[in-house]
Amino acid sequence: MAVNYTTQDGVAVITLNNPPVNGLGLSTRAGIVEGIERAQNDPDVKAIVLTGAGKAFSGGADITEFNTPKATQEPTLATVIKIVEGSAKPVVAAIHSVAMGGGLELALGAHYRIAAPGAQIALPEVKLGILPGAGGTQRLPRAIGLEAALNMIVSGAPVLSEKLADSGLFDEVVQGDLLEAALAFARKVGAKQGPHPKVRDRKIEHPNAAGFIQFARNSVAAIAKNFPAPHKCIDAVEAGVQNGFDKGLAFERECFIALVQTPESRALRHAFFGERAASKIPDVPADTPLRDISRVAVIGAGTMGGGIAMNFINAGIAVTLLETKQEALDRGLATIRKNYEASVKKGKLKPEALEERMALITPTLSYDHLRSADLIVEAVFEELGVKEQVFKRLDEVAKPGAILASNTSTLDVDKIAAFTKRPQDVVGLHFFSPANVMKLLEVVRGKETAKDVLATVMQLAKKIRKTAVVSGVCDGFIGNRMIEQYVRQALFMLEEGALPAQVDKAIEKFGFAMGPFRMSDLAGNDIGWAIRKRRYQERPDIHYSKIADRLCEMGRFGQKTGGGWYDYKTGDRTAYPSQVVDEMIGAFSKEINGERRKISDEEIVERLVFALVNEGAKILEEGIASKASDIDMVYLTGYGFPLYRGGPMLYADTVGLYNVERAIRRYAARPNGDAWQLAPGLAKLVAEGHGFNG
Ligand code: 3H9
Repeated sequence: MAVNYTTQDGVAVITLNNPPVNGLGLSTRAGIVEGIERAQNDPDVKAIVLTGAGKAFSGGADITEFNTPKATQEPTLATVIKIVEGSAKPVVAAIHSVAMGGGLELALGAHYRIAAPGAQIALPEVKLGILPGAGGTQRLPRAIGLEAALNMIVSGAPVLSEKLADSGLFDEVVQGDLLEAALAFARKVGAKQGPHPKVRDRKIEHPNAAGFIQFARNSVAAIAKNFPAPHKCIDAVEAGVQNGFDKGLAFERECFIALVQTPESRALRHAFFGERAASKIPDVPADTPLRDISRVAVIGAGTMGGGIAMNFINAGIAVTLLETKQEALDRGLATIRKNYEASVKKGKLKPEALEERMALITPTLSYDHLRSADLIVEAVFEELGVKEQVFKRLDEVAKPGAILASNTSTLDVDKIAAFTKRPQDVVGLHFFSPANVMKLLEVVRGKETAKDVLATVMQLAKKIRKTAVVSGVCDGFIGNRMIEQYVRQALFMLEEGALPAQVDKAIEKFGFAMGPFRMSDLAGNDIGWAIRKRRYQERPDIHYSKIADRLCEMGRFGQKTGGGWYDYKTGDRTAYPSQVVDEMIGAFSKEINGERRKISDEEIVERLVFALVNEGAKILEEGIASKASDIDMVYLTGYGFPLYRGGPMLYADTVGLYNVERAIRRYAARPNGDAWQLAPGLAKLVAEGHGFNG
């Protein structure tokens, strides 16, 4: 049963019971209506308490039902709320833990609301690319005032119930037993003569509503550039202010129906579920016992090691930081301190927290001090020989059961594991730079990595607020293996006729935070050069453009050398198109092709994005990623792929895999077409009429 019904001394208690968060799916909605009717028909019942079992009052509409027949099947949430509001017997919503979206809208339809402190109250629909669609844009401003309501609606951010105690939303915020308090309140109001108060009948009072609405519009302008929902939220609130409750409600409904079908909403919902799905590993059961991680050690206090250490410190986990030389250790500590000082300056960290965090670090030069660590993360030089020394040493000192992690971004985790006598305890933890900022964590599963090690690091990732995605062992793992194909295409296009600024502009217009050439100038062109040199040896069969080598031979390593694909001025990160580079590109094309052709922006975007998609399909086929949404999460959180497009694999589904396949075949028949080996898995999905996401 999604809803339970009991009576206690003249009060009916309707309890939502639809784990995990009492989502308001069809059966829950029907159950509420049934309960309200039963209560109306029972002469002994004088009042009704509406509450939620488990860890929420309600997390809102069941998002999995969106765009399915169940979403619009009666009783819809709007109907349920109308019935609750129309109940002749007073309905008291008893709210604990979470009242979000449709859950809060349902509570706003009740005649009275009682809350426990600490409950998260929100209308987070905007984060899913929609707007509150069951009266939230109309009732919340009537409950707590225009300004506070609009802030909540356009931000989607939760507010704690105690902070709303005097807002007009709650009749009481009570300590102690919530149900007991709600029952007592219900008995009191049940004894009163109706009609009972309805939020819809309240007035929205504001001295300058039009002015505030305009202010709200201006403040969402930046984020609303690529998302239609924030402006629609404001439009719906405005409609209620100007035309009254019923017209506002009808307009809100119209907007909801339109927004739920937009690609932006689909992308945001995909990301919502993708994030949660990423933490689940198909063959690692949810109840796998976890290893206790209370002390972490990080080897290497450079940029990466320092950033990694900060993640744990920020989560209150003590870190032993190991370096080989005192000087390097001091430098590393000073950088960490500087980062925290910057946060204090920006007001993001309380001054007293700085020393507390620094105190969690134990610096050391001795491996002996790693004996008590439950997890040791190595962030030393990226060379197998160096990793070998470190892991052999770790094998000697680490306590039994300690997790030994490598932050390698390119090396074979299985080989690293084989340096120890405990390969089951070894895992890759690939942090992205700057490690204390970037959300993504690729968890690299070696062939012997134990399931409880995986379960433990996935749990730990949540604690340090990372989006962890599991990758199998392969060159570059999920993210870098795909980006290599993207960069390959970018370089081929230079050879064929494009210039760096054109490629960057086209893909930035598509929504990437930074195009491949600006990115490479930032990261250092010498990094890719070193990788290519290795590849030329290891994989002479793969055809790479040599144009970037030419750039490196000119000493143009990027921002750090004052020039790369672009020119830079001292103290200015602006990328200025470079005449010498453009001339070099022109000359290079002539040398190898004899001519250059005009390349359209559309071709640039297709070749870059479909290169990701094609490699992503291979990664799926090989089982390196277990689901398409994992790949999307890697790209959304680690590579600046536009959120409103939902990641490369969802984008491919939106374009249609049939069209993607046709484009790939077309490019494969052109010069440099050998870089396009169509993924058999992609062709198979097209033949079956499926997408990556079903
Ligand atoms: C809405 O209400 C529209 C209306 O205005 C109009 C309608 C007409 N539906 O996050 P967790 C699942 S739109 C379906 O790990 P936590 C989630 O996928 C809705 N499923 O837990 C996960 O499943 P699994 C507006 C949902 O304790 C499990 O619950 N509401 C929903 O860290 C646990 O989730 C929102 O946007 C849902 N609504 O956080 C609220 N919510 O275990 C979105 C959760 O299989 N939800 N699930 O992976 C949240 O923000 C958090 O989940 C919440 C709990 C704070 C509730």
